[in-house]
Amino acid sequence: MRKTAFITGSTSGIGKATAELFAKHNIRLVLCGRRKERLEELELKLSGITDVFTLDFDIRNKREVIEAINSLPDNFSNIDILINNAGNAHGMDTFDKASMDDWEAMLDINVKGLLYVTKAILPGMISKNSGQIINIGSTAGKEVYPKGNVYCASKYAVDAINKAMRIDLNPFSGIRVGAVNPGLVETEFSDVRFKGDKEKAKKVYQGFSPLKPEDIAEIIHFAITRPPHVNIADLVVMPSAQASSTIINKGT
Ligand code: 8X3
Repeated sequence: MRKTAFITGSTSGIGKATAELFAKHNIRLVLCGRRKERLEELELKLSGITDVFTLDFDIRNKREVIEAINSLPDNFSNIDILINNAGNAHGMDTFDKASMDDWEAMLDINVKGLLYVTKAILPGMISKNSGQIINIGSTAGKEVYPKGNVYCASKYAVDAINKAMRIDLNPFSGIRVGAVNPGLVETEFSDVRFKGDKEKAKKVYQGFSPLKPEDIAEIIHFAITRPPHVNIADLVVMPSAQASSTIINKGT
């Protein structure tokens, strides 16, 4: 039977690459994002290949999230796979200089948003005792680095929530929970982090081959195509040139 996947943050980067790859594999899609135009563009592109439904909501708004998910039409409400991908870094400053608005945005989106979406989707998975949740964490959730402070904290939270969900949902034998934690992936991530400073953003990925969103999409697809007794519980993926958050071989 064809599966239905719900992907947050699907209008760019890893989310978009995952949506495109899933579509090629005939997986039905519920695509979520904030940017309606981009969602519509993606829907137009992928609806020739698979069934697509789009939901635009602000993941920071608990009520909007729950209402949007509860409003899914019957033929899209049976979710088999949840990809908790929405998340971003806002600003990169030392703790004393960082903006509290940026901190709030990261905690609201990366942590609270993930909780709201999961909480709204879980009852459906529990009622059929079947489903797979992939949380997109980060190497920043495994290791704190200078000026990473609250971004790292938000991804450490994702790491903890991933483990907590796996423990608390263990009684439901048909539900799998796992995380994929990428290192440096060239997406709009750094544009957002540096608030549109393209030069600064570009520099992050210069002098080595960063991961591409498609590399992570393939790994996510691998995770969701394992047999039911196999769960990819926690996976860290870095470019070959990266050894840690701060050690990157740029050939110099
Ligand atoms: C993104 C990777 O190294 O910028 O989560 O924190 S990093």
